[in-house]
Amino acid sequence: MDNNEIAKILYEISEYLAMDDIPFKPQAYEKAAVIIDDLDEEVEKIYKKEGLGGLLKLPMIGKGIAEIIEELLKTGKIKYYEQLKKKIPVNLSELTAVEGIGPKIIKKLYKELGVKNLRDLERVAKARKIRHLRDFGEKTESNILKGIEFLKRSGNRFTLGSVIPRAREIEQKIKNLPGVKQAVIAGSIRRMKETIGDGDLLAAVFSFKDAGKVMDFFVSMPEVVHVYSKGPTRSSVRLRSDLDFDLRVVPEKSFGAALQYFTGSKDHNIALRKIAIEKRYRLNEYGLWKKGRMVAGKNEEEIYKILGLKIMEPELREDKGEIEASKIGRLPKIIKYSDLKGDLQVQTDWSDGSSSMEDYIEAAEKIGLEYIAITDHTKSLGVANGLDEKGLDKQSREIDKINAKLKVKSKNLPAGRHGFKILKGAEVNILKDGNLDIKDEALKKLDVVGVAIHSSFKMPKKEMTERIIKAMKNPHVDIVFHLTGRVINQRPPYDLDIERVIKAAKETKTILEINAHPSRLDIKDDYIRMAKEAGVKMEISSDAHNVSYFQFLEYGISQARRGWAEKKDIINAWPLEKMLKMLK
Ligand code: DGT
Ligand code: CA
Ligand code: CA
Ligand code: ZN
Repeated sequence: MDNNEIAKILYEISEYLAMDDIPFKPQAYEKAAVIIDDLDEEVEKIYKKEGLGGLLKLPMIGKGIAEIIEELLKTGKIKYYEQLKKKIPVNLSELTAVEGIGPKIIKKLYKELGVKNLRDLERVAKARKIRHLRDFGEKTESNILKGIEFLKRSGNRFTLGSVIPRAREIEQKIKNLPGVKQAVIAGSIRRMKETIGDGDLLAAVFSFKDAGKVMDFFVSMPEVVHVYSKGPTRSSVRLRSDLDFDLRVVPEKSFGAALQYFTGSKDHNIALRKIAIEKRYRLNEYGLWKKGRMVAGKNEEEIYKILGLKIMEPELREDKGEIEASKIGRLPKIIKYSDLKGDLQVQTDWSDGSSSMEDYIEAAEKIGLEYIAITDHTKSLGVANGLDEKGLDKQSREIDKINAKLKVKSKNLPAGRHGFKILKGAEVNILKDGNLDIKDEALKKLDVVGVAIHSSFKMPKKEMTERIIKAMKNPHVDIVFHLTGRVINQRPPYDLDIERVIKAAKETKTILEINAHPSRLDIKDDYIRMAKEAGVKMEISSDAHNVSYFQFLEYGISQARRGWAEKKDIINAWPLEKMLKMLK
């Protein structure tokens, strides 16, 4: 049983408990679920190695929840959870996926209208039955219908972050098989697209007689729940996570051509093939051909080269101008995965994060960062027990102490190495009228003032645009965090005039965040490109709520790369002193 599955059950228990207004317990289960969802190590492995004691060592996991996880790992189910499910037998994950639908509403809809799943929900909403329930009304009903529409439009795609770890494991396993020369993930995963339809893996074998064994292994991996097809060159399966995965086995001499073809995107391939035709070549997944003779195919680079192009990073292959840019030698020098020097959005246990400042420093140094900004939530955000001016002051004194210690430590560093530093910051709420919930005098004292919207998401376009621009105009505001507020597959972005906002960012010298959380990736690639072209600077941050979030930085960087951003566009790819100069 993997971490996602365990977390899903804990989330569901939390939701069932929340239906009955039980205090504290739902939050405890939810926090445990979040921790497990984010964990690098498999809980099952921890349990096998260290038993109940190992579970208890995990943050946010007390005795009750540890025992429940133990029961699940031992027996495959949880009695308590089965009882809850029996009482209100609804498809929780389906229903809670609709924006605005929470546990209490689900309970009521089940009790009064028998709603068990998404189909039922749509039916009763369309039959105008919801508006007649107590406390519901027409507005709720229409919001529910809108939520269902949004869900349908987002379709059956998975966030990149939910797919990549497992995809890389499979890639590694195939690579390690005897007879396999190389194995590489292709498709939208290689392009690091924000959502993934299915996984595409390519393997080259030394000799074709090994292909059968590779396929045997692939279709019988433990995480495979269904085999759609199995053949010597192509097999297609469904994984336990519901993600479909294809494996293609190709001869080594065609590996580059196949990799190019299956990396896509389809639009990029079509444009490339057009160039091939113009130059009287034929291009397919087996190679590049001239008069029936293969002239390239072993690696991607030679194919592009013969066609008069420089190879470009997979993240750029969307037919959004990369082929033209390559032709004239004007490909952007996009930011590298190793370029980040700091993280400018980190929430600690001073607000709703669960790691301490010290934990973050240790983890950040480990991954090679040189600075982080501590940006706890501010006061008007009730759930996150945000800080007020006094709290920020208190935290500031604490940060001074920590920085003093860090400075002493850095004296022993070899020449050229920088000591680690933490910056004082906050994630300040933009109120409905565009004012902030922290006074200017307090903001003035911070190194990094990030602002974000955490309430009144559904404002008309003009008001929402002006609300954000007003916040940008504040002389202390440095960065707008998760500008559009979208949560992929869960919540649409705010209605915003993005062109106006980017123009205002330029005028007010406000930085735009590229939030690296795989469910946010906000701003998205097209907006990054727009911001870059408008000369607006950006930064990539993890939005950490515990140290494991640092692993998300990779997705923020990939999004920046897809938006053609270069090192010069991303201020936290710069050394501290230079970065600080960009802030107001
Ligand atoms: P996805 O799975 O929807 O996230 O996106 P992709 O890009 O992984 O698409 P997928 O899995 O349908 O196909 C993998 C690659 O194969 C795709 O990126 C390009 C190539 N490909 C698929 N269909 C076509 C096609 O009709 N024409 C061309 N030229 N290439 C195709
Ligand atoms: Ca795919
Ligand atoms: Ca595919
Ligand atoms: Zn938070």
